[in-house]
Amino acid sequence: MEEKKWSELWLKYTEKEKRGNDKLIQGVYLKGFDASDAVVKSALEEWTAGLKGMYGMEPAMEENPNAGVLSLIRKADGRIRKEGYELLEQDGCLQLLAGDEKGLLYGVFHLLRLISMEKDLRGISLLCNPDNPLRMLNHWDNMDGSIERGYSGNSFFFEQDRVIVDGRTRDYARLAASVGINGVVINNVNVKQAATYLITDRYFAEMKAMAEIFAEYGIKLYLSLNYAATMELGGLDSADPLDPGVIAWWEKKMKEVFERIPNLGGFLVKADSEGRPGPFTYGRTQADGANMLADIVKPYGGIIIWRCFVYNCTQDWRDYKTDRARAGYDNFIKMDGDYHDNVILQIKNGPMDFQIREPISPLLGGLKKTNQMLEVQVAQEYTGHQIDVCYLIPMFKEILDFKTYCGGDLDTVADVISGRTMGNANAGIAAVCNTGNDFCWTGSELAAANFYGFGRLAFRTSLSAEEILEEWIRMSVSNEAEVVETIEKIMLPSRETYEKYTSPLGIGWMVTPHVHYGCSVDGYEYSRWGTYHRADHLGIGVDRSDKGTGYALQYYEPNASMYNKMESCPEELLLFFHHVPYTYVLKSNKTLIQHIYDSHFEGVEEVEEMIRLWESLQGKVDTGVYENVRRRFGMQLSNAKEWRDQVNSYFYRKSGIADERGRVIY
Ligand code: GCW
Repeated sequence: MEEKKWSELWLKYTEKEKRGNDKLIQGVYLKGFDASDAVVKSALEEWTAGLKGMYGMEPAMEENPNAGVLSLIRKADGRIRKEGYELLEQDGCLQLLAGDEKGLLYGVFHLLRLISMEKDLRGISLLCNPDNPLRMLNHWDNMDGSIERGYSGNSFFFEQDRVIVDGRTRDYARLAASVGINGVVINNVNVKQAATYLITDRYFAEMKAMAEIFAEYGIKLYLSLNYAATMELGGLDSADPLDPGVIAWWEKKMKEVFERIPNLGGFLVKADSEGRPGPFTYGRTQADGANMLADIVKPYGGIIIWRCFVYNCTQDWRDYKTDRARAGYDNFIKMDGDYHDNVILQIKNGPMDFQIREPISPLLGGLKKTNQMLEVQVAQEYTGHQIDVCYLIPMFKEILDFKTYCGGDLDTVADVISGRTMGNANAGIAAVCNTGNDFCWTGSELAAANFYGFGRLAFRTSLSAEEILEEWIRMSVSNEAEVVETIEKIMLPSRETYEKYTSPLGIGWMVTPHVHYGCSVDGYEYSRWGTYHRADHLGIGVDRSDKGTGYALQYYEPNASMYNKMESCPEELLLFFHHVPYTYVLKSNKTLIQHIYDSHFEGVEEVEEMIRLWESLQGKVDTGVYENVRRRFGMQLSNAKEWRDQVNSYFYRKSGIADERGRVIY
């Protein structure tokens, strides 16, 4: 067999300690499922491959659910829901009870995970229903093979305007399904060039082939749509959502598309954003645009996921009332309730753009009558480009746990996006994915933990960042306690470390414009109207209180008052909400300026410690993995030092206040 040019990541299936588990799984018994169903087949194939690799066993199909045989049984009741499953072992009988085919597949992956982690299957009793109906990955892959904000090589979906469907497509689907992903958007939300033609005859055959592979793993294919396709493909002179000619064109187009691409879930749309066309051009609302498309795809069971990343990037913000952070809410809140059933608004976790620390978007839960989905970014655009280690799951947990106070007991972001708050089914969570065609899929071997962790968290929001990390390490790197603990020590605090040596207390940016890696204190791409952070010789920060842009008031109480006042604003977000004097004393008893100095020195020291920890693993982890990470640590350390020196010297020069500890500030 040809050797694969890509890693198996957490599906390695190398030899494992059996711990008596082998006695429970000598054969397989199937009840209530059709063995020829595509998803069931995938589940059985995966089980077979996993056991062969990990235990050297080849279990046969059995006629009876005897002891020593794994029973796979369909059981949908109130407890085990769609896509859910239960694992039970008693008296030598191991059962996987599943609500449907997908539940069966997820249950099998769960068993394989336990086996891979060398856990004991005896006495197991676990019920797992997915928390979020939609668990999606969004790829920002372009048809030429480049990836917007990609740090892991080129696309494995596209190359020079061709669609790639090969062994890697299947392995991608296996990896995604193994963590519970059930929807994938393969092309960039910025639909340029050839991608507009994905909904034409030019690519239907490949789209169909890809959709079929995905379907075998319970994943629906989605595409990003060019809102102006009526003009760019259809030759019309308008994209006005209320124009009968435009509607007629889309009706014909969607009929063709859904006929030609089975298992197509629908579309993701970025309109009226960063130069993309949209309904605003025609004096229409976002709801007009989304509903027009949604009505047309409805007969085919399609959904329209409409992004809320709508803001005017050319706005003049010398006027203190103008604030990009306000834009999402201002643009979407008015039409709450106007969106049709099969529209979902996809909202970035923060009001700005995936910074290392941002408050939660007030639209999440702010909208009370509209389907909504959370968008997070696993691709490390502003969080280290998959060079710097940044385990993002603790941040995603924080976002999900945020209490919006939108009413009732079920008011966290997790409640809202899971559909629990409003009782809606079109809801969920999406991540901008961090994969590419390099060997380890994610640039840094360690960045795969974010891909893995996102899926696990989307499926079961209650899992902790620690549990998820441990699973990932044991499955991907090693079951050795020392290795597990050392990597945990490196990764669990890595988000705080990154935050320490980059932008302080929620201010964000300060990155090289457009590139978004490396320090540039004044470097915000839309900053022709002055610096983003508004630092002067007395202080720094953006006043978003009622005396400033008023952004803080977009939250429900008591969050609004909490953010509005400097004293009650959580300190990690202080500079996001307030313009604060350098001499302001923080809870730590340090002045703001001293905090800036200290945290930047600490950040670098923490990276040095991470490197020491990693070097202690030489010879204990795979050489390729070791070298991949070690190389990146070298770059991370230079990056951290560069940030420390630039930020500290910038604020030293601005404020004229020296470091209390007399350290050298360049
Ligand atoms: O801030 C921006 C990114 C863009 C991205 C955009 C978005 C796909 O820098 O690269 O475009 O966010 O989310 O649409």
